[in-house]
Amino acid sequence: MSTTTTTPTASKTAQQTGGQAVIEALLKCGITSGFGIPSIHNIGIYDAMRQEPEFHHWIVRHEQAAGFAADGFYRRTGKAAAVFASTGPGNLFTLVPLLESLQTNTPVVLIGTNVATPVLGKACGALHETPQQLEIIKPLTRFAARVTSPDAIAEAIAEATRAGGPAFVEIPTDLLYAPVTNGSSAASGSSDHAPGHASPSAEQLSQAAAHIEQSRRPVIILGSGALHGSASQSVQSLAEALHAPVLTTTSGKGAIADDHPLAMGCISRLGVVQQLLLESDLLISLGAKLTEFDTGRFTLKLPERHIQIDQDQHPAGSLFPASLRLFGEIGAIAENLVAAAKARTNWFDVAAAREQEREKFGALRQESYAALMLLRGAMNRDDVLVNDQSILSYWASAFFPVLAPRTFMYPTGSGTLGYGLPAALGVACAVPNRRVICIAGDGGFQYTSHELATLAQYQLPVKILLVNDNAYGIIGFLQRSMFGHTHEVDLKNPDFCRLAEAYGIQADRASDFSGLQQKISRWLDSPGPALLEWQTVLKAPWEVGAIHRPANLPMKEQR
Ligand SMILES: Cc1ncc(C[n+]2csc(CCOP(=O)(O)OP(=O)(O)O)c2C)c(N)n1
Repeated sequence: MSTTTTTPTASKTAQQTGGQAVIEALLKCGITSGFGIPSIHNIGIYDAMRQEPEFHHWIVRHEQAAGFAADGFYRRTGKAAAVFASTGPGNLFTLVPLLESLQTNTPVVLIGTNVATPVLGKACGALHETPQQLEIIKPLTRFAARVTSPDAIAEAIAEATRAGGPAFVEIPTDLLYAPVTNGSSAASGSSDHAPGHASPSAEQLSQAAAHIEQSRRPVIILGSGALHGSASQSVQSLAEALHAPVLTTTSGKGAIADDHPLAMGCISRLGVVQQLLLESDLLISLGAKLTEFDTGRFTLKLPERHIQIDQDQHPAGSLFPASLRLFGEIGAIAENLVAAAKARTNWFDVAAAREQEREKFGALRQESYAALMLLRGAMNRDDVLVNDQSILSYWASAFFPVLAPRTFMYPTGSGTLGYGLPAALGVACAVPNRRVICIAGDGGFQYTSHELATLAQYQLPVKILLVNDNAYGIIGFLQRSMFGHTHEVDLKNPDFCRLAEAYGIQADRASDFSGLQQKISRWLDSPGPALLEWQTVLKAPWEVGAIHRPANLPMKEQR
């Protein structure tokens, strides 16, 4: 958040500049927060920001972190945030976050600059000049446009906020100082990802109702689309009306509380999930993208009848067939189907199935599973868990019980390392004074560990559980199982506690599971940011049979 103490000198001049138009347009569109790094090309925006106390900005240590922070901000609140980056390197460093946001339909507005209009496209050695910057970034967005006059800034930003996913507004740097001539004309947009929805026809709705009526054993899968607005209440009502067991994707975790009597957990654990789907005669998926990770490399078998409900056609590309596809506002469609539903009774004993599973996983005696249950027990219902990509995170996707919407984050869009810490800081900025827990491995953590500085600067209450096995552990597991050897996965790491302490962050180390048990409360309850390094070597869930190994993943002995 901006902490500048400088008094506004050039308080909004009578004639607005392009830089001021940026901030005004963002505010008009309901975007009140942003993350970024100032540069010679975008300080015109930062000066406008300085004069606008309603706009909150957090400086980070890398533009990549700004992108992930904005992504986390939206996933927690349903409100988009802006990313401010400069021409060339600054913008290009946001590419991976844009990919993550694109694949998960997470709205983020990248306000990036380009070289000044007179040298644009001249390849003349201008500072930060980047060939075809707009064309490079465009495929990773749902909207990308260059503005060619300060007057066009407001409308471009409004369009960006209506895109329903990441968007890029490219502004040549000179336009930030040029006067806006059409007055304060910011068009209004939307920060809550509400692109104009299609709605299903009456015929499609009655077809869906007929499918449901004919089914005896319906199952529901909820994805992140079921987290929008009040959709999670409506989809829960649908499940209750149909007495349908409810699964979620990894992104959809929290769309139904895991302690709801119909909640059957996440599909990524396969096993019992596959059995349930095989017994079912109808799948209703709502806002769910069936990814390779969640479906055992696309091997999950669905019932023949599948009603796929999504808010728009973007995520519809899928290897899984659907007998009926409905596009529109998910909550409204669910309510419509509730109204059409006839009384019915339970067909599947969720409580018994889950109890059986709990016993089975407890008996595996895996520290990873035990650590997640320990963590859940020590966390409040609405504390947020943000994941990087690590062995403990794979377990968390499959088994961590999520009790409230928008409290579990995972880089499901890109599968990238380095997401966890910056996304967690974005969440912490969005919901101040709430605890945010970040799980990362030693490898992934070091992609973005510089964000410890941002945590320290703003004293954000992010609690990092750093699982240190001194290796790219999951890759080592894959190499052992596929080739019988590991290669280039061992890491010589810094002393993570001293690293955190150098940033002014308190840190502690647990050298085994009982150390973790002893230290967890102190770590979680300490004020501000805190890091707990857990030194351990965890087994992958596929290694111990907690998740079925996909049949199409070759094993050494099978090759
Ligand atoms: C940007 C990127 N590069 C490489 C990978 C491949 N990858 C996935 S997990 C992983 C190892 C992560 O190691 P660590 O964070 O220490 O967690 P661990 O597997 O040891 O639990 C790697 C290299 C990736 N997902 N993203």
